[in-house]
Amino acid sequence: MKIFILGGDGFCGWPTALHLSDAGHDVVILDNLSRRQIDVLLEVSSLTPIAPLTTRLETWHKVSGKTITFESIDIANEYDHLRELLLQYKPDAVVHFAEQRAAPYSMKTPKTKRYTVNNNVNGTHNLLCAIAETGMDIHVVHLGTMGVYGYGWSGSAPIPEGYLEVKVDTPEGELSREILHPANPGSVYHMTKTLDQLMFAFYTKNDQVRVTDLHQGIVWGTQTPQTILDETLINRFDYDGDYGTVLNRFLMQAAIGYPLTVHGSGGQTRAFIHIRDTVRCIELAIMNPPSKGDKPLIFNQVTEVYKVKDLATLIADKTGVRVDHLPNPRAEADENDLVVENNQFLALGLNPTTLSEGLLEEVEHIARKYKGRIDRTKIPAQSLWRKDMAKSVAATSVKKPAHTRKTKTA
Ligand code: NAD
Ligand code: USQ
Repeated sequence: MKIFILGGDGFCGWPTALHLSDAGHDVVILDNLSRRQIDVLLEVSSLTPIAPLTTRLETWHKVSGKTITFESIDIANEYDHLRELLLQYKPDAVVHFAEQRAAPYSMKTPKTKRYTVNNNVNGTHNLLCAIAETGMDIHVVHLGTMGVYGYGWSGSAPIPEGYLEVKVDTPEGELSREILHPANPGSVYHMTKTLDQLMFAFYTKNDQVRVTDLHQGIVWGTQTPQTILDETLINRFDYDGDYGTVLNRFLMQAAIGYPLTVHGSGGQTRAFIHIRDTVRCIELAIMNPPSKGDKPLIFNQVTEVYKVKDLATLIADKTGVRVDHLPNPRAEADENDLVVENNQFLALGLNPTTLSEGLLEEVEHIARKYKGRIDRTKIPAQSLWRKDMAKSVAATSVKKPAHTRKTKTA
């Protein structure tokens, strides 16, 4: 198949491009390299030394004999260019990762809030509009988020895959309907993903665009079987307070003996998936498209659920690092239940990678190997959901009892 990867230079997009190329697909990356530019503006770098995109592509050609093409484009602002690229390459599927994806960055300033909305909403709309204008039959596979459902709304009831059955009272009797699960975003970033959902519902209904929306949990890990083949293929690893996600941050912190930064009580329950499963799920989604005229096909792309404090304890017990409970810089529930249905991917043959010792060690190994690149001043989460909230840097620490501490390996 010919496959466009929008955002193919990013954390999820790069390993997906390699995985699909390795599987024999003809891959074209579309990216404006804005993620690299945000690093420059935040004065932070990926923990892993990521090579320039053209070097990555040359190395991939050397090690695999396969070619991935790169087209430089801002999908949110270059509509005509996007439409021309669709007409030129005629892709069978477009995988859409090209959004500003950090919740803390999206809450940082009015400028980053507006950038996130303009970039994400326009990018998704441009893609759908261009597909409708060209009349091409292209399957859009979009990376959404578990955060569209919000946390705690349904208590301990399992979160269905996108749709909820509701009963509506009418004068003629009860009406049964299937609706999009109520949206309950917890950040401006998550809000853009709920808006994406409405655009998908409209364009599938009006223009019969085929759409699969993957409600993905927090991705952890770094390497896949392809990115590990050469150091210049290494995936990015965000550790800073804006872009670093919780589990990778904890593993990086453990590797340098930095107290684990648990926000509040750590009772927040979240869904997780390893990067190796992300790339497999995307391939499964591409190979199992909806039909023309179907409503968006929604999968919950998650494999495990953990409380933040349990992840911290797991890593502290393994490494002896201290756990700090910091004032939470986010407006979010201190404690929530989370039960998620993920039966569709399991039925398609996904064999979930679980949070095992071996995988944790692999990530810690990466963190130890590149620890000289860590700027400790970039670790604290500085973006506040509201101006009146206390910064999480003012720590109140919870020390582990001395007898449970192990010697640090870093
Ligand atoms: P990332 O920031 O590493 O990658 C996004 C890529 O898109 C970057 O290479 C960036 O340069 C590009 N991009 C952004 N805006 C663009 C534009 N207007 N035009 C062209 N290219 C543009 O993010 P990621 O972690 O790889 O996430 C990819 C997608 O998966 C996002 O949509 C995100 O919401 C979703 N997701 C990520 C996670 C996670 O834990 N990383 C979890 C759930 C969902
Ligand atoms: N947290 C800490 N300590 C930290 C970092 C985070 O306790 O050092 C807490 C946060 O307060 C939050 C939870 O961990 O309660 C998750 O935070 P995160 O930064 O790991 O994840 P989040 O902001 O939700 O965003 C990430 C990705 C985003 C994706 C989302 C999936 O950046 O692109 O959409 O995970 S989900 O959370 O399922 O919506």
